[in-house]
Amino acid sequence: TWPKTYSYAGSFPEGFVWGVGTAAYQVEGAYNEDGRGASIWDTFTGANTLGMPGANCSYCCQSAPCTPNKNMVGKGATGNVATNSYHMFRTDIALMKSMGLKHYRFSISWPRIFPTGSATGEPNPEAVKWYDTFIDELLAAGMEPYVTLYHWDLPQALLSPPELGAWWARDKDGKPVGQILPNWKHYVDTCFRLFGDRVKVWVTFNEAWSCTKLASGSGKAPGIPPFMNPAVDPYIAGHNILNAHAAAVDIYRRKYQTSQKGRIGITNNQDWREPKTDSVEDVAAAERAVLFQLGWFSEPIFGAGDYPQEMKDIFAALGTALPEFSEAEKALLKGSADFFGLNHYGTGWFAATKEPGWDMTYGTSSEEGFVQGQSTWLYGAGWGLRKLLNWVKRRYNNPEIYVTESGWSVAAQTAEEAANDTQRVMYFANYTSEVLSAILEDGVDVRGYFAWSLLDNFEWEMGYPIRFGTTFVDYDLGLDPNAPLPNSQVPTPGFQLRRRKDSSCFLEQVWRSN
Ligand code: PNW
Repeated sequence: TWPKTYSYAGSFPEGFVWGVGTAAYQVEGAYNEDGRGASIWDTFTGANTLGMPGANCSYCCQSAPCTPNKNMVGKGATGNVATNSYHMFRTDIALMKSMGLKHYRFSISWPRIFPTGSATGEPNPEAVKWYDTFIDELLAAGMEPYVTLYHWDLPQALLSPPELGAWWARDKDGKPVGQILPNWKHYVDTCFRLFGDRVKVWVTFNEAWSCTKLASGSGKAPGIPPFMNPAVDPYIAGHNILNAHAAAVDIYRRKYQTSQKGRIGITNNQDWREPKTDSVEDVAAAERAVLFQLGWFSEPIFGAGDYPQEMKDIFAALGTALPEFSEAEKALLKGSADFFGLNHYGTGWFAATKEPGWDMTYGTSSEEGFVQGQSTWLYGAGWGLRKLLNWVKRRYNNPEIYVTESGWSVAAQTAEEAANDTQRVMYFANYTSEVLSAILEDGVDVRGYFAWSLLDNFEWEMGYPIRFGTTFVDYDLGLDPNAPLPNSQVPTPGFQLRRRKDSSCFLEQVWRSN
């Protein structure tokens, strides 16, 4: 259980940004409506995409009916319906308003805007109309949009056939090639042009680490041959994603920033890794754990414009040297963010090993003594976030940090049990009080904190039984709060009941009183 020792050492700075977040594929549903194209997550989950723009079953299930990728744990779960937020967006906005919220982080679905990921031409007008309406109503309700451009729902057409490669594309010498760049640039340029008059904060990519490293067989899409070598493929995809991030920021700064007066950055993710002992070896291994994940995607942008030297050295010694940036690419990458977006969930120990391991760090994690969440990978301690914030401050010269995600999964058997989420209340109490200490005592420049998530939703390869919401979602409209939850992997189309949990009410007190 959580220590009950948290206390708030004062107030958060005036104007501190409190919010909640979601992502398009996890909440929207309406997967085949208004001209939406197929995404790699429709393919990965085994959704029936036949007839949808860009659909291609030739390398997933070979034929209808579609079958989920073998790394999809929650068989049968898809984003087809999810929390039905595409239709219930007014309910979501009213819910957030009732919580006293002023900031909402969500993502735009690329395959809605460009169903086949086109590099030219006009966007899908129905999708543009939907996001226009949503943004207008959000603003009218007094909330500011924080918009992620890529939260993993890549248009399937850009990866069909797989040889196209999308982020995973490389030339015959194995060097990354940005052949997806024209498509990406056209998409982001279109979003800035159409929504940038009202959207003032943009996040290019959500967790490049998760959608590259975990996409080679650890549960994230596409998870298909020939992209399954975790020692090589994530680093190709990561390289192309970093260049795509820099290209998006360049477009925004050259064409839009002066007139639209918004800001743009990227969200990277890291759970804290505490040295298991105070031996020199374990301390160095724990440092590598953070450098080889957070540093991989932060050093090129917030550091010297290139991968961390320690990472380059180890990869070279292992004979799988990291891809190299040209001088022009380095120049575009360096400084290509107006703020540091950070997703953080938990903490574990880290100890040195003799073998390089899956992440090439010559280290391994363990979790004795930490509180465990519902997710297999989730263990927590509020002080881990404080240490991580200090790490970012030290390494990247005190950037403006927005914690763009932080949250806790809790299992529930009934709606009543889901709503009494004491574990999640304790998580947010411990974590937000440590953020306050980082600001007041350590001088870390934290500007905002977004709880993950507004709603229980489609938790990627795990499907629906894993619940991260501060609001409970009844996917099957069981009106008796004490009835056992089917914890179904297949939400019933239609009305998805929402009910605020204790954590939502606790957070409301925190952000109303600051
Ligand atoms: C994030 N890990 O993913 C995503 O941004 C969200 O969409 C997701 O729902 C949320 O966290 C909860 O999982 C992560 O293994 C996936 O350390 C995996 C890890 C961390 C975050």
